[in-house]
Amino acid sequence: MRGWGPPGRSAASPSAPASPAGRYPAPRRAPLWTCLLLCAALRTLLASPSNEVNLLDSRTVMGDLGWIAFPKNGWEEIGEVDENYAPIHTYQVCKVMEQNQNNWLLTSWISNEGASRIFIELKFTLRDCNSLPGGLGTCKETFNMYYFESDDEHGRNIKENQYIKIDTIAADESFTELDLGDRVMKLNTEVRDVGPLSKAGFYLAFQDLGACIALVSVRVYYKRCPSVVRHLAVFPDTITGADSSQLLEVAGSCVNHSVTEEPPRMHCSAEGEWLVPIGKCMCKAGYEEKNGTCQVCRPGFFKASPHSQSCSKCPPHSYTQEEASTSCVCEKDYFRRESDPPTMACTTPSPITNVKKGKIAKNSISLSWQEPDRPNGIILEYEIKYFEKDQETSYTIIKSKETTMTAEGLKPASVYVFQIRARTAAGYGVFSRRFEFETIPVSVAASSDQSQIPIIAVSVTVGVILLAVVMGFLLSGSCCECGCGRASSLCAVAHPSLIWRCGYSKAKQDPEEEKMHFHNGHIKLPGVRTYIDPHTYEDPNQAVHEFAKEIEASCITIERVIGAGEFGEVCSGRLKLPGKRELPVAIKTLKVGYTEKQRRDFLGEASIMGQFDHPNIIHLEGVVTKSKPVMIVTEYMENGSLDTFLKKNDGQFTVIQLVGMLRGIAAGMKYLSDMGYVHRDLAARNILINSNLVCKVSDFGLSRVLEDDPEAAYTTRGGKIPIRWTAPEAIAFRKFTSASDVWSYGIVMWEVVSYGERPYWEMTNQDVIKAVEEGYRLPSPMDCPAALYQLMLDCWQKDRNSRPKFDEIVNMLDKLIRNPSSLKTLVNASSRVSTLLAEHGSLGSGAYRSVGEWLEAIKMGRYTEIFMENGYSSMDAVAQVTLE
Ligand code: ACK
Repeated sequence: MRGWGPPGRSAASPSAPASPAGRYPAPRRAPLWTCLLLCAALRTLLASPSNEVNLLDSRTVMGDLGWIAFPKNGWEEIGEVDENYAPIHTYQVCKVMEQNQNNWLLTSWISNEGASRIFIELKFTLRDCNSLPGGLGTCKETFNMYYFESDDEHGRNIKENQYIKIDTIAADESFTELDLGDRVMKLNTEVRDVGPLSKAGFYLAFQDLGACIALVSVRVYYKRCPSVVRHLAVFPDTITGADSSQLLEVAGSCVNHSVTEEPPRMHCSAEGEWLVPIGKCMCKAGYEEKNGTCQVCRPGFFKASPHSQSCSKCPPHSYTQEEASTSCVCEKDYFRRESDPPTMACTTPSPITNVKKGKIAKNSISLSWQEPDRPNGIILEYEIKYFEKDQETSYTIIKSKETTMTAEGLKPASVYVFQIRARTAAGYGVFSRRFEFETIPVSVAASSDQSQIPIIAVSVTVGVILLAVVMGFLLSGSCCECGCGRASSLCAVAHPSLIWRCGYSKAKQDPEEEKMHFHNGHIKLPGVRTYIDPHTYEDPNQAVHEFAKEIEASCITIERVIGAGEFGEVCSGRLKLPGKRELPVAIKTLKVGYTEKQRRDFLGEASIMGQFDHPNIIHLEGVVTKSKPVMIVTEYMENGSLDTFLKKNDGQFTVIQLVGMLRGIAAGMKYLSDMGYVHRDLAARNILINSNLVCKVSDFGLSRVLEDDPEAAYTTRGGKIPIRWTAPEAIAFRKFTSASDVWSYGIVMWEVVSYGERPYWEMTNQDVIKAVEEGYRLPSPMDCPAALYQLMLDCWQKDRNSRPKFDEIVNMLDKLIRNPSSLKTLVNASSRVSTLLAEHGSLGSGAYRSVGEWLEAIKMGRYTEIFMENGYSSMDAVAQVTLE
């Protein structure tokens, strides 16, 4: 074994350079062109990628490299300088004609700076042995590279055999005399890596056994994932792992003014790339994201929650002078209810004070009032609430555009309480104080009537006969059945209060049908149900203009087509109304050549949408009917329909975000059901979602809703119904109610939690109807919080009266959002299967030969393994399974 002599400066001195082509037979001194070619090539390569950190780059060392050659007449350094007089540290050896060459070149000590895998990039030229006359016997075309680890610089004087070989390096391209003549530089680049390293540093060594080599540059580096900011989390510079396939999990830290629900993490690959981000940070309330940082909301702007994306301008009649506001304060004399979200405008109570009674009869009271002194905008309508004194729970709401109204169908000699409020663009004002008025008794009414009628015997006789007829009716109990409208005059004379009871008892039997009762353009219903069916208007144009603003086509700029609807294209664009700020809008157009019925149906949607005013219901800006094309203009929802959006972003949201979406949909549906509107086609495809992930219910219509839904199929009774979303009683006997909307809501919950999966997968509609009838229910989606799945099952109760109401659903979701730990318990795989079994066990399991076949048939093939693992390998065994 050979050792090297004491360390010393033994490489060839810069004053005696040799060319990269070797001393034999090339000229002794490197010609200038060689240098210039090399320099140009090398300088362009100097910049290394940002995920590589150099530990040594011979090209950038200005002074002496301090490398050692052994024996001294082996490797030698060419002392050339580049065009900037910077030294080029090129080492060459070319002892191709001499036997038994063993020339070593040792680098100085290189610290690995904590990296456990390092890379060595060599650039070199190598002479083709064939081109050397007479050198073939001894000439080599390779050299060897070695390393030796040590914690400090004192380990240099070691023996040759202590070095560990990294590799034998061969040239991809070797050069000949001809190339020299043509000035072709055949520079080879080879990269090798070494690891895991366990000491603080190492030496490299290059061994030549008789080749003609010029080692032009040596670069030693390690790889790192460079510091980045992703999803508002900072991930530090991270040195890659020792193993070439290792992924290092790195925790990120949230940037200033941001918070997290799921701590951010990423993975640093061996190649120095960041992969698989998990979790994220969100700018806290009062801050918004800009260029990867959280910027404070300026005065006049606010952000209420980390989940909102950007600061919003204070809503009308509110302000903030502070930076970083999480809400805005109402201006003087303007208010917002505690339960109102901070996005809601502040309104001033424009209370109506001057209420006067008009004509009072035994069954009716007429009132008039004055417009409030300081209304906060143009008064769009008045809402009059009245109820029999001490019976506040059963009240009636009437809407009026005039400052007069008549409440009819009242009980004689009874005190009624009235309250009136005005609605402007900013919303409702507060109700006026209570005004009490009493209907007159029957006797007074009768006497006043009699005083005006000549008293003649005939009238008495007629009265007696009439009384007898009425008694006959009463005894046969037929008042209620004859229908209040038709029976009223008869019933009223005999027993006025019967009309009242008759009306209510009907309403109680079938609460869903009472909402359509209609009087003089104003709905007159018990409770707060106020939706007006545009069908009840003889002239549909009147309905549109009652509920929708006419917009001039010149205010609309159409930008692009975003989809196709039943009646024509759906576009996005901008709406600029005089004196208002420009808004992004969606524009539904009615295609040319439409029929009158198509126009009516198309605008029917606007007549319905225009009656709603809720943050979770798509907002109607107005309609264009006076020019063509006819258009419906609504607010623009950046993320489009919810089902497509969820499919595109599979697995990207936190549970809280999903529950937030569901909460919004439930709040919109509560509002609709309070208004007495039954949607009939509630499904994720009919929910729109904006850039703040706010979900809004859309797609309103009359019969046409179902006509243009591709999911709707004809039933045996002729109607078109979206089977998978529809409650069994609505499919079987068209009983569409808010309770059937609740069923559909349960399906929407399932769609949301499963990121847009198709309910009942590819089962046919007929199979779905049969399965649901037999008690089958959709199994829990993967990773579904148990509380959410329970709520879905509640919505899918067969008995519609047992399903939760939308207000209960909203309350329940609010509770879950306030207490996120309640969402941590997930439905586990085995109980997902047991639900399947419990609900689905009877589904013709005898017809299948194997468990796998049966599960495949019911689209649950992916559970086959779980069945097998638990010993249910035959249909007999499956038949024995109980829920426990
Ligand atoms: O899934 P999408 O992008 O969202 O494609 C459909 C398409 O038009 C046909 O209905 C989109 N769309 C409908 N109304 C709106 C709206 N108000 N804002 C944004 N996109 C809308 C819907």
